Amino acid sequence: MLAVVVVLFLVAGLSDSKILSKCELKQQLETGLSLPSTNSADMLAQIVCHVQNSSSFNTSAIKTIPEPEEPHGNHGSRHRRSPGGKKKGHPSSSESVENKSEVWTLYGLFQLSDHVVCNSTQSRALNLCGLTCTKLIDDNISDDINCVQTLINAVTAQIPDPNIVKHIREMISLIYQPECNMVKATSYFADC
Ligand SMILES: *[C@@H]1O[C@H](CO)[C@@H](O)[C@H](O)[C@H]1NC(C)=O
Ligand SMILES: *[C@@H]1O[C@H](CO)[C@@H](O)[C@H](O)[C@H]1NC(C)=O
Ligand SMILES: *[C@@H]1O[C@H](CO)[C@@H](O)[C@H](O)[C@H]1NC(C)=O
Ligand SMILES: *[C@@H]1O[C@H](CO)[C@@H](O)[C@H](O)[C@H]1NC(C)=O
Ligand SMILES: CC(=O)N[C@H]1CO[C@H](CO)[C@@H](O)[C@@H]1O
Repeated sequence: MLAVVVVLFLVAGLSDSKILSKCELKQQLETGLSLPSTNSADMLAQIVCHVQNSSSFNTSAIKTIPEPEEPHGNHGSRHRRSPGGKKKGHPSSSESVENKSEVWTLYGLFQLSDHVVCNSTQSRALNLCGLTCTKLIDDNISDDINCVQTLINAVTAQIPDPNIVKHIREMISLIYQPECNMVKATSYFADC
């Protein structure tokens, strides 16, 4: 009896995590994501490259990183992180409504942050995608893709909300993969 339960548990656990192939993800994004029309093929390649590099196409990838410092309005530069991930003596931005925790957790294929897109016991703050974070680590990636679409829409909106855009940019600077910047669809997807 116990063995059966254990086996069922293992099977259930395994079915939650899935490794996608590059071409499989390309296909799902082509049907599920609507990109701004300029260079959308290369942009798709860059997004898939980001997934390859940050989560290795693992739908259950999860990572914690030290809490980033407030960017103080300078969007162009990368964030510095103080040693040990602690910060002391810096007045924090007055807009943060709740206590800052020491870590950010990044969820799923796209490595989206619990402090920006979803809510968890650690962070209820912004929740731009209106999701419980664990939805981003199951093998159904339709909500992950919808969430990426929400971020793209927020940034490309005719009248973007500057506060929301600031948080999205902050998250992107954390998960940004510089080596994916130059990726071209023709070569990156050559084998698809
Ligand atoms: C995918 O990531 C999860 C969570 O980090 C890990 O437990 C699992 O072993 C990974 N799967 C593979 C095939 O690497
Ligand atoms: C915020 O931190 C203070 C002390 O550091 C603590 O007393 C309080 O319960 C925390 N509030 C929340 C919402 O976690
Ligand atoms: C996230 O928010 C939803 C409602 O917006 C709530 O039902 C859910 O319990 C929250 N999840 C966590 C982990 O706080
Ligand atoms: C994935 O989840 C969405 C809702 O988020 C649901 O509509 C869809 O049927 C699910 N797909 C599969 C294959 O379970
Ligand atoms: C999983 C993976 O490919 N990670 C790489 C992402 O890019 C950085 C910087 O080039 C590498 O150090 C990682 O190994």
